[in-house]
Amino acid sequence: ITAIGGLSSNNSIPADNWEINPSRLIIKSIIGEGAFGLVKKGYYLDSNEEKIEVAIKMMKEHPTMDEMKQFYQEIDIMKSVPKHPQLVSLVACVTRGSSPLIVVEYCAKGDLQTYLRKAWDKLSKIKNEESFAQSSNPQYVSNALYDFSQSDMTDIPQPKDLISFARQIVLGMEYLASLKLIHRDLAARNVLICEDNKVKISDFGLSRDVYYDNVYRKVTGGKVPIRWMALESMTQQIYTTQSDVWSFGILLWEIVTMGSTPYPGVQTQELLPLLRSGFRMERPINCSEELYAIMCNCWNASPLDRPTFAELRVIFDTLLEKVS
Ligand code: ACK
Repeated sequence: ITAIGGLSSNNSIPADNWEINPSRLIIKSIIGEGAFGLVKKGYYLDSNEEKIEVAIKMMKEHPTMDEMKQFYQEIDIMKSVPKHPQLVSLVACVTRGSSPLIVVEYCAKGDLQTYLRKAWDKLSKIKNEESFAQSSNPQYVSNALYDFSQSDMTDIPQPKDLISFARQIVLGMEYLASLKLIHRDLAARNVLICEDNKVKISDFGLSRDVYYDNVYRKVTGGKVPIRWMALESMTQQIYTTQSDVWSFGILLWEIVTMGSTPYPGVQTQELLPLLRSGFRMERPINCSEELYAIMCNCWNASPLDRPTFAELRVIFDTLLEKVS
């Protein structure tokens, strides 16, 4: 990562092709809240005066120095990553003036976690209507593989869609890994879905360059996504592409369970001793042995024994061919 300027004086960031005048933006409604503040929907007027649909990430009021630094770091990382279909791409940024903005491409269906949960709710209703027995614990039951061919399935992903989501995430992660970037917060909440069901990895806010030994050690505190973290990240603050693979295994579990929270019934503070003793999440109902084996491999205590993203790509290509 290049040195980040603009912490006390924004003018120390050199203007480049990404920098735009905020008057080129039409800012509309709030679509969510990100790590550093609100995310709003809007339009960017490009040089041809064409309106491009965008998401605009803003900084919350009264940010701390660390938050400012991270916000500028996110801009820097996004600038440095060449466009890829499975990564949310930067459209423009505003770093001059008092309110910095990150302008990214708009993904109409929002984040994968919310999307899956909504689909689960809709499916539960359909299940009721079709007088299927309702699950007593929807947080914990996967319904991903039911066949409801008689119902209106708009925006309810089918098994092949779910496998396709997973495969696309693998493609994006393989690319990030090839750039020696570690995401460090790979989770369904950080994956966005577009109108055409293409998925894109977002929130590079926590991503880091891999230093010489391919390992990043987190030194400062901050909110950490415990339930998505690899064992070595919890115990030694070690983050590598292979710890991203662990998180991918958890993300796969989120997909299969239609957006459940990992380790249901387990308190955060109980998690580390449980994982150390070899405990892993059990196979969700309706999850194939094949998919479950992939998850479990991603949760191998030894990072080198986990599959690489390149290997996962081959696995998911085959899986997708089977379900299509
Ligand atoms: O489910 P959502 O609407 O999708 O809620 C989250 C929220 O902002 C916090 O991340 C939404 N969001 C973030 N980036 C984008 C984007 N590029 N396109 C559409 N929605 C986005 C996300």
